[in-house]
Amino acid sequence: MPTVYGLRSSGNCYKVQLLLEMLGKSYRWIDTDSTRGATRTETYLSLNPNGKVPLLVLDDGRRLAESNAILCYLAEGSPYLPATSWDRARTLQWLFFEQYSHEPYIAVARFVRRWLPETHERQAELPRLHERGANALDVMEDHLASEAFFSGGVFGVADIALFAYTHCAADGGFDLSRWPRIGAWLERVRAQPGFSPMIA
Ligand SMILES: N[C@@H](CCC(=O)N[C@@H](CS)C(=O)NCC(=O)O)C(=O)O
Repeated sequence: MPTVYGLRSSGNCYKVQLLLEMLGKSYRWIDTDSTRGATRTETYLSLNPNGKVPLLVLDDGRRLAESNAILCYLAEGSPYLPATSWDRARTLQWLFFEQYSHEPYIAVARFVRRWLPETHERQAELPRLHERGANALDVMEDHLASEAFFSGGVFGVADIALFAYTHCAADGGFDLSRWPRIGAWLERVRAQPGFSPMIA
């Protein structure tokens, strides 16, 4: 049974929780509150020197960090990771997009608005985060004009990765009614068998 070190309110950790629930796999969850320094202790750094959650630990002691790498590992052989090289590469395209063009704006805006005091200097980042985050949502909206999902045309790991911070983008100050196809896609994700909501 794998062990996940994670923070329930983190979208990156929720990705792993959601996939494990959809796969119907048993797992141990160790609450690790990165907002209170739990990822910076000597013990945790010996598990993940990068000091971040989520972290997957297998029974034989092997450890895997980076949420989207964990998704790919856990989804291998399931319908959530395409088997053909083209559809798998298209899925990877969206996983990399999520980490470079989406999460750094949409998740960070959520962090600034929900976890930092209103007087914190990082509140000044919000206009730029909103501009870049809106660009990412435009790109997703455009894709959804011709395809129903992001993982090679069907539901899979790229949808899970993008769902994690898109569904709670309002926490960061994004008005999702601007992107109606994204709204419909969020509902299609929620309708997938085994879907479980983020515990925040
Ligand atoms: N690229 C990483 C990002 C992980 C990440 O940023 N985790 C945050 C919580 S959402 C964290 O552990 N932050 C603690 C820290 O940086 O000290 C992934 O996708 O797993």
